[in-house]
Amino acid sequence: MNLEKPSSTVKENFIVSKIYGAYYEIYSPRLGFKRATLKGKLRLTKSDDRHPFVVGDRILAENELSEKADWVIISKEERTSFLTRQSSNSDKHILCANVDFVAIIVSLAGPETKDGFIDRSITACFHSNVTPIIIFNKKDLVTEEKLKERMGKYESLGYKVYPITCTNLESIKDLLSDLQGKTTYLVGNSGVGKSSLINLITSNSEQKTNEISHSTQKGKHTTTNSSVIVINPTTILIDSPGIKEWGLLHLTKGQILSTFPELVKYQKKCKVGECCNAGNDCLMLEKIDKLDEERAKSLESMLEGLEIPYRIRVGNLKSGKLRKQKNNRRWD
Ligand SMILES: Nc1nc2c(ncn2[C@@H]2O[C@H](COP(=O)(O)OP(=O)(O)O)[C@@H](O)[C@H]2O)c(=O)[nH]1
Ligand SMILES: [Mg+2]
Repeated sequence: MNLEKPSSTVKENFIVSKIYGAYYEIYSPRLGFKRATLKGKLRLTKSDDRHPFVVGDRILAENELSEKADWVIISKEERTSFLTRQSSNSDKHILCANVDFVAIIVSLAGPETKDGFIDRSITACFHSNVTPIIIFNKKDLVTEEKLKERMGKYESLGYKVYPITCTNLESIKDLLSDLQGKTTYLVGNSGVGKSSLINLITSNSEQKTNEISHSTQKGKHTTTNSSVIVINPTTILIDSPGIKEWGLLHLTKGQILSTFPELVKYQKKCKVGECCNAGNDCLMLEKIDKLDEERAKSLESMLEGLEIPYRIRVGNLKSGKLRKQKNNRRWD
């Protein structure tokens, strides 16, 4: 006779799909979206994390068989990747976890996304085990020549680029096929067509609608609250709120320089040997002139941003300032 008491709880693997201050929304292919809270000891978290979990975290949760109560998160799997942003010493923030791609959504016109946004986004994910891909949207608004010029630059640097228009489903075929089986974090300034793209993708998918009502809860961090969109059980998009300035304080100067493929070849030749973090005789720094004008500006903006994180915004950068002063090594 089996004397073992039948268990009254069930366990299931989920991913964290949204964070609502006091509780979590979680998703499993089998059960869909559920609401969850944390087990007491998991609330304790390192001081530099706002939350013990971020969107994309893979977790194990349990519930009563009856599922009358919220699910309770009991453990978290180790992250295979995560994206960080940091804009001040006290503001290190993990944006999402277990992501394969960051899709940088660029608008070719109306409004035009500048290279600076692309460059900063690429740098931000360079040391995170996440691959940046670049989606050039609104190709219907520009000439073939303009499209080639904008894309060619990044293609030649080795990045995967996708020319699309949200007015035509056919144009996102290659993109859709490459996103299959992957988790992709979408970034783009307001107006670039992020919502249009998500609508286009989901219009053609088996997206599960989220049946949980959160209307009585106020999101605690609404400006940074990402959410999961399920295309199919293994293909997931994470929609991010507009990232105005992707703070890079979590990176060092040497790391930022080494996110520029044009400069990496010089790192290998640098007589300093082990990367000195853009110190004296840094060959990558010497070669900033080899970058095209726009990319050089992006790099200068990022390096300056490390120096004076609060004051520097792309708009108030004086073009070429660092290149002119490079022998003074202002940013040592
Ligand atoms: N011509 C054109 N307009 C687009 C395209 N994609 C989006 N739009 C328009 O751009 C505007 C902003 O799009 P939206 O999806 O709301 O951008 P979001 O702020 O990034 O979510 C809307 O008026 C869209 O209709 C496109 O491929 N071509
Ligand atoms: Mg939108």
